[in-house]
Amino acid sequence: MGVERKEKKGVSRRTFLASTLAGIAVGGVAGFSVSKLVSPPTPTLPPDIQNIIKERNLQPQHVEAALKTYVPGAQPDEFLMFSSGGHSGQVMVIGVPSMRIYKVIAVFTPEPWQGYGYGDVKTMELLQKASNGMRFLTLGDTHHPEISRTNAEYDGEWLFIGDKLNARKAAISLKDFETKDIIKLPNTQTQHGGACTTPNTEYVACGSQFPAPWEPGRGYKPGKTYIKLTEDNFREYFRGTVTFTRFDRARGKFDLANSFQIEIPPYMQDLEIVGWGPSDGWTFLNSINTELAIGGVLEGKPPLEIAASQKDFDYLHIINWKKAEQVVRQGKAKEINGIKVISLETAIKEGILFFAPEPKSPHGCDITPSGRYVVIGGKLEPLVTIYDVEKIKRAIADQRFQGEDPYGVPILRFEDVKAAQIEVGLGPLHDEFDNLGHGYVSCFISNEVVKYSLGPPDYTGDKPFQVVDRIPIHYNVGHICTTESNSPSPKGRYLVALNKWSVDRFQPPTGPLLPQNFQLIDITGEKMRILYDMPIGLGEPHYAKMISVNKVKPLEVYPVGTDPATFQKHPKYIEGKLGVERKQENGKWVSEVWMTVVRSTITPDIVRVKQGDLVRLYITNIETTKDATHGFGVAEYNVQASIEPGETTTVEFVADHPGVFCFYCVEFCSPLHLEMAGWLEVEPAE
Ligand code: CUK
Ligand code: CUA
Repeated sequence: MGVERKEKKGVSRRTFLASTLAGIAVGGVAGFSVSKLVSPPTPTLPPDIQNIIKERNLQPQHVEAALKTYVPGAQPDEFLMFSSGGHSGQVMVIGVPSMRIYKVIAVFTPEPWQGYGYGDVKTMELLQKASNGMRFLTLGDTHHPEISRTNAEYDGEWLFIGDKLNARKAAISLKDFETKDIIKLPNTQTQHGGACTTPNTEYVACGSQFPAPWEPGRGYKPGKTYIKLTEDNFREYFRGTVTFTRFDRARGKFDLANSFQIEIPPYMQDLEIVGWGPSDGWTFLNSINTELAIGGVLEGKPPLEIAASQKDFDYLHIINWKKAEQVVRQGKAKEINGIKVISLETAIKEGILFFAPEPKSPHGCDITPSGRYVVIGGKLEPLVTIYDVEKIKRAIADQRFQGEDPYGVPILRFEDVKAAQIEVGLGPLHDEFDNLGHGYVSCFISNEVVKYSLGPPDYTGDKPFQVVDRIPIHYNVGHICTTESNSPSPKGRYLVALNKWSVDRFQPPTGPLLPQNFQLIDITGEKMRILYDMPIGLGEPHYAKMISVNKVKPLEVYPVGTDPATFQKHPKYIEGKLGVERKQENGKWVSEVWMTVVRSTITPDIVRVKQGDLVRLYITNIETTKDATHGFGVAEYNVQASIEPGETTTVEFVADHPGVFCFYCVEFCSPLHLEMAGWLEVEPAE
């Protein structure tokens, strides 16, 4: 967009590029001509360009890809992609089509550049709160990002991400790209249903992955609940959950008091999606291990992967969340560990939970733009299975079931709810959609992305539910990501394949631990074309969400004197009192220090405290200039804050080591940045 918008009248840049490309395609690269193609007359490239192409040994498709992805400085990318950072615990912000990383947002792991987890009180509190009853965690495994929605469309205000390893969920403001809240899901050990919002972000929903030991009526408490692991106990006393966490946009906080949870059988629930349009009020999750295997290779049992892959069908979970909300209002849920829980029994009795067969050990659960179809990747079947939400609703209304699972959950008939099955490729995982009624599925085993047509109303052509194109991927593609997919209005244009292996794609290799590979694919034409290979040297990304850049409107600077954690006035700063105040709080000595930072002075630059004091710094950056960030690092104290223009940051640490320690600004901010320093004197205790 950026490139085209700036075109001059007359010979547009686009026309120039088009004729240039035509020249390459028809006339061939320098020294290599396809002489049979004579008409039309071919414009030739300037000799210096031809020389570059020749010297760098490029092919015409490389030149085309370069022209389609290059974004000059100061010009905008078309899309922003928010990618999970996998077990780095963070989120990456990437521009598309340039494929440049703009930022890594600290979420579940301390990150010094953002002053996240190194003394900055609000970030320490987040990590502390996120550990809620567990040991102090500095590790997360982020999988599925989600963007806040208004009328089911992404509105670019909030970003949510789940931590699979510890069943936590984070909310990130896209006003300042900072994490504002993290919660641990009650009664849940691990999660995988990602973070999916209801159409107006009333709730962020999330299913568990591995069931947790669960005491009847008392649920699961980390580090407390113990139930001996046996096959019988697993069936009887382990449970999964689906949690609808209320999100308070104004406060930027999750609100557990107004959230609810549904107890579900101990299958391994997998991906989840919340619907809109015809599927509004419903959420869908797939599952694996309906065999209820627990492994035990050294106890004479088959390994989990074998035992959990016996059945030809697992269960698509179909949940009426609006009915669940009503049932909670009617007082039929019981509070367990801080959240209202609808028991499995109640969920069945009240018509909240249903199953439909899905083949086989599936993965991926996505909804087409119309909201009409739910699409599941077969994983161990070469099929994409497409369910019709209208048929699901009708079958439920008519009470047409084939039977029940061992827990009494009614199972719909596959033939009653299926819209189509499409044979796509081997190991189909995740589906995404474009604006023209096509689905795209990642095939992990056959290393390809396969494009297919949907049915009406998404696709109204005469060849519904058919494969229309395929492209090889390098290699082992997990998720794919198209622009604003899993919403009513995808934008088409690009698809990014989030590949697990890169093998030989990046030369020279960087050791046995190789980067993952994001492949940017042009989906505008009839044939998909690879434009770019992007190494990801930071964790293993799973899913990503991509939205138009103009939907995100971040702040440039904080208004001076506000507290960015809440965007409230910071009352103590307004007093404008600089210096050290030593006082007692609950019998402990606290040295409070009111500080400002501005190019190139830290005031005060000498801070004297006594050994054992809790030092609390209120540091206000009084800059109003964009990008004039100052850092604050204290030598040998593991303290580091990042104070953005206008921001007041509170930093706390215990002055347990006596001595004189330098502190300085860690961002090279001005010619006198090296002089932007001072001293912390910690007077030894007698
Ligand atoms: S999962 Cu990773 S490739 Cu967590 Cu969405 Cu499928
Ligand atoms: Cu402020 Cu360097």
